[in-house]
Amino acid sequence: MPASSPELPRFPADFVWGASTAAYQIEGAADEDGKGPSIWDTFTHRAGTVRDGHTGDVACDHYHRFDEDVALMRRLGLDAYRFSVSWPRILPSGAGKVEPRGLDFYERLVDALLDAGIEPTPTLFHWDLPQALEDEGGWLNRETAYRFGEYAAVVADRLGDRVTRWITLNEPFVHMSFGYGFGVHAPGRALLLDALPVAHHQLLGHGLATAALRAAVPDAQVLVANNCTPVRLRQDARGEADTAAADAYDILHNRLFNDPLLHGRYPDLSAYGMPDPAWGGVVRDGDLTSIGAPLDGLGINYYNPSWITAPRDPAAGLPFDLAEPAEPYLRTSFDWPVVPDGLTELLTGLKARYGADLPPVWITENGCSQPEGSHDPARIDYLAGHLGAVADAMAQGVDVRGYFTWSLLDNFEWAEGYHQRFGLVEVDFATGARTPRASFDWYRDLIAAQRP
Ligand code: IFM
Repeated sequence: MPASSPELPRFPADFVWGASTAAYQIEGAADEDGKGPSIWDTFTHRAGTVRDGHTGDVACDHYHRFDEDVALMRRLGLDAYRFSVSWPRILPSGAGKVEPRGLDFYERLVDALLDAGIEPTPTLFHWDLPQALEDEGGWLNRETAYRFGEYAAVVADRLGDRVTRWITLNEPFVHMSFGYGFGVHAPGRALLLDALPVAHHQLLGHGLATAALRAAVPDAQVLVANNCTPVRLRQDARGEADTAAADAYDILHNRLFNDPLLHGRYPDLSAYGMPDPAWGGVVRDGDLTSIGAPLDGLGINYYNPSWITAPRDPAAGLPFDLAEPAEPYLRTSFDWPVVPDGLTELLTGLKARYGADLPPVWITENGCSQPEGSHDPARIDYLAGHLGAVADAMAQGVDVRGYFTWSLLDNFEWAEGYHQRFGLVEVDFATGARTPRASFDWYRDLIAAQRP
């Protein structure tokens, strides 16, 4: 452990040590073995969408090199691996005809993981919606939620005898806001607040997928991975207007997703021009019962807090402005502030808000982009600091069951292409060569030292 890393306490013996990836970010093989196009295939091939025109066509070529990647995970000593299933590999048109070669791939991956003593933890939707469904309106269309439930049943039918821990959605807030609100991610639609139905339809899809998983897999553990942020005021906050803006942001980013899942109701969306609890007919009878079915765990993806001020231009349409913190935090290569205690604040805040309705928590993503190269002391400090923050939250009574770092491998970082490197393992995108970084050795040693 480097001199600057705090000593970590001992985590519970059954604490799960993991790493995360996502299909479009690592697999490549974009149109192999019958896979249909996803919205990310379409988006990345449109000029001007991704930095330097990068695409996920090849990415880490994990589709062909997964054995090598599982061997790396075995070297790390991981307990669990979180990956995502590419919906259009399984259902090339989003629905109807199943492509068995897609299921075969995930079956080979799952079997390799189990052989290595690593628990597979698939996410069913990490943003690569089949293009055919986007052509019908994507997540703006309620029907997509039903297609998601059907897709979940198909995957569970093939893998459910070997997989118990499932994650339905990854970061529905980011998919709604970046994909449909601002158009900087696929499918590239800039609808601002008209994107809100995307939140409800993803959540309804989660509810339907949860029911499908539980019907097919009797001991299924179902989670959802929400990226949550503690909302902070700047030190120079002006008072009530800033506080109201911070509350409004908390509602949009955190509570819009956590409240219906954990309390079976949406927060008041009046600040977003939506005083009607049924959202003008978007939310139908029975939906919240399905969405609010008890979860086995809440996945939390944490990167940094959000600093909020009152909107400088109220005519711009949003009841808040995103601001920069006044404090001189360390920054990642992405220029994101490094704030480990934000994770403690987030976890204890969730416990305070949801009380007994908060299921066990899993950190399903946490990590940082750092410069190229295998010497990455800043990543080690980042991970050590954030694990310390998890331990602090646990000491304050939050039931955290596991930690999945983002990410196992350098990968395709969405609109940033290959420019942001989040991996414990460096990837040479010209050759596909993998080189474990210093942080890989550090995480391996940490896991070994934590073993009972
Ligand atoms: O790479 C992403 C991931 O797909 C979702 N969570 C945040 C990561 C870093 O931006």
